[in-house]
Amino acid sequence: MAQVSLLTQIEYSFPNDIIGPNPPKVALLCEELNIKYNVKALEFGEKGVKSPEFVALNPNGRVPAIRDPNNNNRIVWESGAILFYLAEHYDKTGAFFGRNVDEKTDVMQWLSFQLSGLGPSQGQVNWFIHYFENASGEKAPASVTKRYQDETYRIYGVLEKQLERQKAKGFEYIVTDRYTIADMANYPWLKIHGMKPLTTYLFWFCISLLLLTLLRHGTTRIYKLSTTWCICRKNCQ
Ligand SMILES: N[C@@H](CCC(=O)N[C@@H](CS)C(=O)NCC(=O)O)C(=O)O
Repeated sequence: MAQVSLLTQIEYSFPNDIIGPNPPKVALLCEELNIKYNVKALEFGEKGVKSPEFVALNPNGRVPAIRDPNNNNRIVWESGAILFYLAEHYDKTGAFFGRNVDEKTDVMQWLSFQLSGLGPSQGQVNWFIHYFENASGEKAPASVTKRYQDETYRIYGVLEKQLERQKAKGFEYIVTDRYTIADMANYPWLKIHGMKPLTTYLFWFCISLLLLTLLRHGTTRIYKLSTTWCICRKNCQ
Protein backbone atom coordinates (compact mmCIF):
# COMPACT_ATOMS: atom_id res chain seq x y z
CA MET A 1 0.00 0.00 0.00
CA ALA A 2 1.37 3.42 -0.95
CA GLN A 3 2.25 5.95 1.73
CA VAL A 4 -0.22 8.64 2.71
CA SER A 5 1.31 12.14 2.78
CA LEU A 6 0.60 14.18 5.85
CA LEU A 7 0.99 17.86 5.13
CA THR A 8 1.89 19.69 8.26
CA GLN A 9 3.59 22.85 9.30
CA ILE A 10 7.08 23.65 10.29
CA GLU A 11 6.62 24.39 13.96
CA TYR A 12 8.56 26.33 16.46
CA SER A 13 10.31 24.30 19.09
CA PHE A 14 9.74 25.40 22.63
CA PRO A 15 12.12 24.08 25.25
CA ASN A 16 9.62 21.47 26.35
CA ASP A 17 8.96 20.06 22.91
CA ILE A 18 5.67 21.75 22.15
CA ILE A 19 4.37 21.33 18.65
CA GLY A 20 1.22 22.60 16.99
CA PRO A 21 -1.77 20.53 18.10
CA ASN A 22 -3.65 19.82 14.89
CA PRO A 23 -1.31 17.81 12.62
CA PRO A 24 -0.32 15.32 15.35
CA LYS A 25 -3.94 14.13 15.62
CA VAL A 26 -3.63 12.56 12.18
CA ALA A 27 -0.22 11.07 12.88
CA LEU A 28 -1.63 9.48 16.06
CA LEU A 29 -4.26 7.63 14.04
CA CYS A 30 -1.80 6.61 11.31
CA GLU A 31 0.42 5.12 14.00
CA GLU A 32 -2.43 3.17 15.58
CA LEU A 33 -3.59 1.84 12.22
CA ASN A 34 -0.09 1.18 10.90
CA ILE A 35 -0.70 3.43 7.94
CA LYS A 36 2.61 4.34 6.37
CA TYR A 37 2.87 8.08 5.97
CA ASN A 38 5.43 10.70 5.19
CA VAL A 39 5.40 14.18 6.66
CA LYS A 40 5.76 17.25 4.48
CA ALA A 41 6.47 20.33 6.56
CA LEU A 42 5.23 23.74 5.43
CA GLU A 43 6.02 27.16 6.80
CA PHE A 44 3.35 29.46 8.15
CA GLY A 45 2.51 32.38 5.87
CA GLU A 46 2.69 33.16 2.19
CA LYS A 47 5.57 30.80 1.44
CA GLY A 48 3.86 27.83 3.06
CA VAL A 49 0.32 27.24 4.25
CA LYS A 50 -1.01 30.38 2.54
CA SER A 51 0.84 29.84 -0.75
CA PRO A 52 -1.31 29.51 -3.90
CA GLU A 53 -0.10 25.91 -4.33
CA PHE A 54 -1.25 24.89 -0.89
CA VAL A 55 -4.46 26.92 -0.94
CA ALA A 56 -5.33 25.09 -4.17
CA LEU A 57 -5.29 21.90 -2.07
CA ASN A 58 -6.82 23.30 1.10
CA PRO A 59 -8.82 26.50 0.49
CA ASN A 60 -8.54 27.28 4.22
CA GLY A 61 -4.72 27.41 4.05
CA ARG A 62 -4.16 25.49 7.26
CA VAL A 63 -2.68 22.18 8.26
CA PRO A 64 -3.10 19.26 8.51
CA ALA A 65 -4.10 18.03 5.09
CA ILE A 66 -3.42 14.62 3.58
CA ARG A 67 -2.93 13.21 0.12
CA ASP A 68 -3.94 9.58 -0.26
CA PRO A 69 -2.25 7.81 -3.19
CA ASN A 70 -4.45 4.74 -2.58
CA ASN A 71 -7.51 6.76 -3.52
CA ASN A 72 -6.57 8.69 -6.68
CA ASN A 73 -4.39 11.09 -4.69
CA ARG A 74 -7.43 12.38 -2.90
CA ILE A 75 -6.77 15.39 -0.70
CA VAL A 76 -8.54 15.71 2.64
CA TRP A 77 -8.19 18.72 4.97
CA GLU A 78 -9.55 19.69 8.42
CA SER A 79 -8.29 17.33 11.08
CA GLY A 80 -11.75 16.06 12.03
CA ALA A 81 -12.57 15.15 8.44
CA ILE A 82 -9.17 13.48 8.03
CA LEU A 83 -9.68 11.35 11.15
CA PHE A 84 -13.11 10.36 9.84
CA TYR A 85 -11.75 9.56 6.37
CA LEU A 86 -8.81 7.47 7.57
CA ALA A 87 -10.88 5.59 10.13
CA GLU A 88 -13.58 4.76 7.58
CA HIS A 89 -11.10 3.66 4.91
CA TYR A 90 -8.39 1.99 6.94
CA ASP A 91 -9.98 0.76 10.17
CA LYS A 92 -12.17 -2.09 9.06
CA THR A 93 -12.88 -3.15 12.67
CA GLY A 94 -14.23 0.24 13.70
CA ALA A 95 -12.01 0.15 16.78
CA PHE A 96 -10.98 3.79 16.68
CA PHE A 97 -14.14 5.45 15.38
CA GLY A 98 -16.99 3.15 16.33
CA ARG A 99 -18.43 -0.26 15.62
CA ASN A 100 -21.96 0.98 15.01
CA VAL A 101 -23.84 4.25 14.49
CA ASP A 102 -24.37 4.80 18.21
CA GLU A 103 -20.70 4.39 19.06
CA LYS A 104 -19.75 6.61 16.14
CA THR A 105 -22.17 9.27 17.35
CA ASP A 106 -20.67 9.16 20.86
CA VAL A 107 -17.18 9.49 19.42
CA MET A 108 -18.27 12.32 17.11
CA GLN A 109 -19.68 14.23 20.09
CA TRP A 110 -16.32 14.32 21.84
CA LEU A 111 -14.43 14.87 18.63
CA SER A 112 -16.70 17.83 17.79
CA PHE A 113 -16.27 19.07 21.36
CA GLN A 114 -12.57 19.48 20.62
CA LEU A 115 -13.04 20.94 17.14
CA SER A 116 -15.63 23.52 18.10
CA GLY A 117 -14.78 24.16 21.77
CA LEU A 118 -11.42 23.19 23.19
CA GLY A 119 -9.37 24.05 20.08
CA PRO A 120 -10.85 27.47 19.27
CA SER A 121 -10.95 28.58 22.89
CA GLN A 122 -7.45 27.46 23.86
CA GLY A 123 -6.22 28.74 20.49
CA GLN A 124 -7.49 32.24 21.34
CA VAL A 125 -5.68 32.18 24.69
CA ASN A 126 -2.56 31.33 22.75
CA TRP A 127 -3.15 34.13 20.26
CA PHE A 128 -3.86 36.84 22.83
CA ILE A 129 -0.96 35.86 25.07
CA HIS A 130 1.74 35.08 22.54
CA TYR A 131 0.96 36.84 19.27
CA PHE A 132 -1.49 39.73 19.70
CA GLU A 133 1.09 42.28 20.85
CA ASN A 134 3.44 41.49 18.00
CA ALA A 135 0.64 41.72 15.46
CA SER A 136 -1.11 44.83 16.76
CA GLY A 137 1.58 46.77 18.63
CA GLU A 138 -0.40 46.84 21.87
CA LYS A 139 -0.94 44.46 24.75
CA ALA A 140 -4.09 42.37 24.67
CA PRO A 141 -6.77 43.67 27.07
CA ALA A 142 -6.63 41.50 30.17
CA SER A 143 -10.41 41.05 30.11
CA VAL A 144 -10.25 39.47 26.66
CA THR A 145 -7.51 37.04 27.59
CA LYS A 146 -9.36 36.19 30.78
CA ARG A 147 -12.57 35.49 28.85
CA TYR A 148 -10.82 32.79 26.79
CA GLN A 149 -8.88 31.42 29.75
CA ASP A 150 -12.10 31.06 31.74
CA GLU A 151 -13.84 29.39 28.85
CA THR A 152 -10.93 26.99 28.35
CA TYR A 153 -11.04 26.06 32.04
CA ARG A 154 -14.78 25.54 31.79
CA ILE A 155 -14.14 23.16 28.87
CA TYR A 156 -11.42 21.31 30.81
CA GLY A 157 -14.04 20.94 33.56
CA VAL A 158 -16.53 19.38 31.15
CA LEU A 159 -13.90 16.90 30.00
CA GLU A 160 -12.89 16.20 33.57
CA LYS A 161 -16.48 15.27 34.50
CA GLN A 162 -16.78 12.99 31.47
CA LEU A 163 -13.53 11.21 32.38
CA GLU A 164 -14.80 10.81 35.92
CA ARG A 165 -18.01 9.20 34.60
CA GLN A 166 -15.91 6.93 32.40
CA LYS A 167 -13.69 5.95 35.32
CA ALA A 168 -16.77 4.98 37.34
CA LYS A 169 -17.61 2.54 34.52
CA GLY A 170 -14.04 1.20 34.55
CA PHE A 171 -12.92 3.01 31.40
CA GLU A 172 -9.86 5.24 31.02
CA TYR A 173 -10.43 7.16 27.80
CA ILE A 174 -12.93 9.86 26.87
CA VAL A 175 -15.61 7.74 25.28
CA THR A 176 -16.54 4.08 24.73
CA ASP A 177 -14.40 1.38 26.37
CA ARG A 178 -11.22 2.20 24.45
CA TYR A 179 -8.86 4.72 22.85
CA THR A 180 -10.63 6.49 19.95
CA ILE A 181 -10.20 9.37 17.55
CA ALA A 182 -11.91 11.55 20.20
CA ASP A 183 -8.84 11.05 22.42
CA MET A 184 -6.51 11.61 19.47
CA ALA A 185 -8.18 14.99 18.81
CA ASN A 186 -8.27 16.20 22.41
CA TYR A 187 -4.89 14.91 23.58
CA PRO A 188 -2.58 17.22 21.56
CA TRP A 189 -4.49 20.28 22.82
CA LEU A 190 -4.39 19.17 26.43
CA LYS A 191 -0.72 18.36 26.00
CA ILE A 192 0.19 21.97 25.20
CA HIS A 193 -1.83 23.57 28.00
CA GLY A 194 1.43 24.83 29.57
CA MET A 195 2.23 26.98 26.58
CA LYS A 196 -0.76 29.31 27.06
CA PRO A 197 -0.04 29.37 30.04
CA LEU A 198 -2.84 27.30 31.47
CA THR A 199 -2.68 24.58 34.05
CA THR A 200 -4.38 21.21 34.38
CA TYR A 201 -3.43 21.18 38.07
CA LEU A 202 -7.03 20.81 39.28
CA PHE A 203 -8.06 18.40 36.53
CA TRP A 204 -6.82 15.06 37.79
CA PHE A 205 -8.66 12.89 35.29
CA CYS A 206 -7.32 15.03 32.45
CA ILE A 207 -3.80 14.54 33.79
CA SER A 208 -4.38 10.81 33.93
CA LEU A 209 -5.58 10.87 30.29
CA LEU A 210 -2.46 12.80 29.32
CA LEU A 211 -0.18 10.24 30.96
CA LEU A 212 -2.04 7.25 29.60
CA THR A 213 -1.98 8.57 26.05
CA LEU A 214 1.62 9.68 26.32
CA LEU A 215 2.64 6.12 27.16
CA ARG A 216 1.13 4.66 24.00
CA HIS A 217 3.73 3.50 21.53
CA GLY A 218 2.31 5.60 18.67
CA THR A 219 2.29 8.76 20.78
CA THR A 220 5.89 8.40 21.83
CA ARG A 221 6.88 7.77 18.23
CA ILE A 222 5.15 10.80 16.76
CA TYR A 223 6.35 13.22 19.38
CA LYS A 224 9.89 11.92 18.85
CA LEU A 225 9.38 12.31 15.13
CA SER A 226 8.12 15.80 15.73
CA THR A 227 11.63 16.97 16.38
CA THR A 228 12.08 16.51 12.66
CA TRP A 229 8.99 18.67 12.07
CA CYS A 230 10.34 21.32 14.39
CA ILE A 231 12.52 24.05 13.08
CA CYS A 232 13.66 26.86 15.31
CA ARG A 233 10.93 29.36 16.23
CA LYS A 234 12.55 32.29 14.44
CA ASN A 235 12.31 30.49 11.10
CA CYS A 236 8.55 30.50 11.01
CA GLN A 237 7.56 34.01 11.94
N1 LIG B 1 -9.82 23.43 12.26
C1 LIG B 1 -8.52 23.14 11.70
C2 LIG B 1 -7.48 23.99 12.37
C3 LIG B 1 -6.15 23.88 11.67
C4 LIG B 1 -5.15 24.90 12.17
O1 LIG B 1 -5.50 25.95 12.72
N2 LIG B 1 -3.88 24.59 11.97
C5 LIG B 1 -2.82 25.51 12.34
C6 LIG B 1 -1.60 24.73 12.81
S1 LIG B 1 -1.88 23.78 14.28
C7 LIG B 1 -2.42 26.28 11.09
O2 LIG B 1 -2.37 25.73 10.02
N3 LIG B 1 -2.11 27.57 11.23
C8 LIG B 1 -1.60 28.33 10.13
C9 LIG B 1 -2.33 29.62 9.90
O3 LIG B 1 -3.24 29.93 10.68
O4 LIG B 1 -1.98 30.32 8.96
C10 LIG B 1 -8.22 21.64 11.87
O5 LIG B 1 -8.70 21.06 12.87
O6 LIG B 1 -7.56 21.07 11.00
